[in-house]
Amino acid sequence: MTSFLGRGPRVSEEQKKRIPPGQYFTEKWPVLHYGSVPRVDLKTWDFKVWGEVENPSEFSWAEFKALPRKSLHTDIHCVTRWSRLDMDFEGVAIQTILERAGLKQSARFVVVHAEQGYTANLPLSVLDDDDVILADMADGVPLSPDHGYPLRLVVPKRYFWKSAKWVRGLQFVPADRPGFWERYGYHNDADPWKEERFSEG
Ligand SMILES: Nc1nc2c(c(=O)[nH]1)N[C@H]1C(S)=C(S)[C@@H](COP(=O)(O)O)O[C@H]1N2
Ligand SMILES: [Mo]
Repeated sequence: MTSFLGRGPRVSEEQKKRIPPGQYFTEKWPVLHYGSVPRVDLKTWDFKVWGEVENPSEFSWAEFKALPRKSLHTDIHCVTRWSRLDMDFEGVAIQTILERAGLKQSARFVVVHAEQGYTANLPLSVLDDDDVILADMADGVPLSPDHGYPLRLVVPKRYFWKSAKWVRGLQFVPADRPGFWERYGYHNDADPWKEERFSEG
């Protein structure tokens, strides 16, 4: 008889420590979103930064691609309980955008805007972390349409619904505003290590 041992995904002891409570390891990258996959034309695509900033701006795709690049090796955790470890993203560090925007003192939260009206909210203190990037590549290839082509946010320290796919802009605001899933009862803070999955009441 062949043993089934060793047939499942192999997770090292070191990797196990990186899987938050209540999550399981997945080798494949699941696709998850509300609605349909938007068709995006790079000729008309833009990325807007507005709200509590000194320099509201709009990047064309060419302008965005000309920004300094950053690579990120990280793990991602979806609230539906899958975690994918050791992913490689590439794109633009959020700090590059924040520096150019020139945040006002009043900018305390961000509303992340994506195609079809999807939004996600984050405090500025969570957005402005050294592992937050606007990614146009994952695991060495451009994002597929399913995973957010041409651009998505990646916020590894929060459940993955905060990582908007098909992202089109950042709006800086003085007070917090719940995003799409947050309005449907998902936890506002979404820290996987604290299992902040759903909000109470
Ligand atoms: N625009 C948009 N971004 C989104 C979503 C969505 O419905 N629309 N779903 C979120 C959720 S719940 C998850 S788990 C991740 C899934 O990303 P993936 O399909 O690349 O794994 O995208 C997030 N970003
Ligand atoms: Mo998710």
